[in-house]
Amino acid sequence: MPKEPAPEAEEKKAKKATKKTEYSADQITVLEGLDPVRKRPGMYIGNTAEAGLHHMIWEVVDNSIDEAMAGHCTDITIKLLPDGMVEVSDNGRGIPVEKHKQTGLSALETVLTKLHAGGKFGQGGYKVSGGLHGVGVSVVNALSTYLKAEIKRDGWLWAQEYKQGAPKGKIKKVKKIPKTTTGTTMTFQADPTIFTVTEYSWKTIIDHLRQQAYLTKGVKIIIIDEREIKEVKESSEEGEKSADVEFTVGKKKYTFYFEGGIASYIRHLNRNYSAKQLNIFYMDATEDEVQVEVAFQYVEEFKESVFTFANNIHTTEGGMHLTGFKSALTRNLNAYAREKGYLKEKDDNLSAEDVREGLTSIVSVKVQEPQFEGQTKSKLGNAEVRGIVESTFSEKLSMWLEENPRDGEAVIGKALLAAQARKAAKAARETVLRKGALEGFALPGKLADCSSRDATVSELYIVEGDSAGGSTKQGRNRTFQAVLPLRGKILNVERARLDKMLANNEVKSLVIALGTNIGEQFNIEDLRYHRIIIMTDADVDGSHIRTLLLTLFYRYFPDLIIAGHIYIAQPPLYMVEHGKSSEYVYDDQELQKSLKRFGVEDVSLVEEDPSAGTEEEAAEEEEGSEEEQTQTASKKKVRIQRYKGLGEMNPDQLWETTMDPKTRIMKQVTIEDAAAAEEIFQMLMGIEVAPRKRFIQTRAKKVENLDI
Ligand code: 0RA
Repeated sequence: MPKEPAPEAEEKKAKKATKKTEYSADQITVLEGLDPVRKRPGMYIGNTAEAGLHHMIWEVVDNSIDEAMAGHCTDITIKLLPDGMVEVSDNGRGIPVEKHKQTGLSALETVLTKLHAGGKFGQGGYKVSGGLHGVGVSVVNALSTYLKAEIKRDGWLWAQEYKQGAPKGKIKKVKKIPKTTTGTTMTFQADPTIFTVTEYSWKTIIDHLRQQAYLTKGVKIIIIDEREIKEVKESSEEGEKSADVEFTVGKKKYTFYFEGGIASYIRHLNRNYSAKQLNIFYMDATEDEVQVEVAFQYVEEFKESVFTFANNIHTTEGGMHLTGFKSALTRNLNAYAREKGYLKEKDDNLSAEDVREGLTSIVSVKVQEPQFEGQTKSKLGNAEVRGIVESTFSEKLSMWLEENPRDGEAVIGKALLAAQARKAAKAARETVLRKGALEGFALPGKLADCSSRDATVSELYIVEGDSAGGSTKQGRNRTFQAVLPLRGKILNVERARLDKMLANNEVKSLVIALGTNIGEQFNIEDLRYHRIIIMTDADVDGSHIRTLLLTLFYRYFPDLIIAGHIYIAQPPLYMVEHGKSSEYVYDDQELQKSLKRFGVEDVSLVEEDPSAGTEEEAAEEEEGSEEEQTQTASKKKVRIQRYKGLGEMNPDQLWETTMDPKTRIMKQVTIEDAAAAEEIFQMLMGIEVAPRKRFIQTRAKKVENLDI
């Protein structure tokens, strides 16, 4: 997590103070009590919901990871205990327990009870104050009902307990232990009066810590669930050879240990693809106190997957490390291809896209003072990092190419193919698009055109599937409304490239129907319909197709969006019937209002009661809808029909609700909407099936709304 604003402000203050009293930078320490943390917890851990709760664990673990990165710790164990307790222990040097000069307290008590603004702690430059995520273990202490610190060092086991951040007593020697045994154990219980959720998610913990293990090579991270006894049946992840998974009844235990660090991560990411390279490229170098690790491997795919990290934080928006990596990659591969004669003098250089096709890569940097920028504070802003990544990676890459000529050849071969495909696609597009090429085609057979030839009044309904196409054709006003049904098939382009889509017949039909041509030949004057209306079902497939169409318009017909020609139809979600009156309802909020109007108070939709009377059963049969619901309240009967797809509406209903210009509701697509769709499209194209599935499952609603 990026640094919080408050500590940063404190840091500035601290620097000023330092100047005045002429302390050296090492001594910068501003110590403040924990009251502000309990007053405004969100400021320190982001939020007090699930993410914030898990952040408590990350914060404590980060400190142990720091100790591991400094080379003093090999094992970190995280235990989920009953009663919401979490225990994190490591075999590092142990947090110092002697008196801290500035506070007069033990060093341990200082780190646990003072907010450390300067990111450093006293002259030792203890990193404990910050962790990698930057807020400090004192924040965890402040937000815990109970915390116990146990330190093994100097031949003693020391312990001290805290309650809501305040020490319950002094630090005590518990017992003598061998001098060589060292380590730190923190046990804490997140305060339920602070957090809205106190149940930890096993999956969240596993996923996060697996990633941390990949990013910290050689450290063993053990996670044990001792919360409650239950049968566990899980299978280990395929191909994840270096991690072993143990199963016991009532106790789950995962051990993550990756000798190869991010190189192992690449192997894991590529486990379902066939590799182009024999050896995974891996480098680890440090320049000007910036540590740079890069790993990559090409696979037989089109897609590029690059993951970048700064101080173990996933920088989803990229930044300087990514920029440095990309430019070094393009430059070096071109130089190598020329030197080895893969590229002849007359040949063009490989483009940045060519060299990244099918590339899975990880760039991980560790910086003293990371600057996180961007919308979600996940873009690395440190300008110096760019050059450092570029130069270290360049050097290692050219060495690697020399040492692995076979892999060099495979990599260049892949990029040359990509370049060829790019050129061929461009040529094909140009041929197809050459003046007249599309014009020559007859209008597609599936298009039910309107009779008007006046584009300004004409509308094109793009609908999903032949059955919906049927009702739309019957329901429309054929003088000015045209209908083009698209088959769901275009869905399968998820993993193909958008330029290939243009070869797809469904898409081609659409382009021909529009009349504008495409690319350089595009002419908005030839647009055949001034309203192009996307009408899809209110389900996952529907939203998928909508995303795809919006992406297509965004990339190839942005002028149509800008000129306001693209719309999204808004079919109703429900029909509410009450005696002889009925009304269509377009969203869930409106449904509640509608029901109130009919005298039904506070209704939550329930599945049909199986013991319901025959009247409803008859009605259901009549309507043929499983979604029908009956609500009885205030002795009044109200029927709610939910429309899942356009096909469930008869042509008259479709006209009345969605197509009649007098009554319909449409959303005009803005360029921002389309840009958002493009982003989702990228994500849907993603190589990894699991996240895509998860995304579709969890966000289907959002994609649907989009917010359109
Ligand atoms: C700074 C100095 C020393 C130990 C640590 C930090 C340390 C902190 C944490 C936090 C969790 N586990 C930790 N392990 C070690 C001691 C330096 C010395 O002994 O000379």
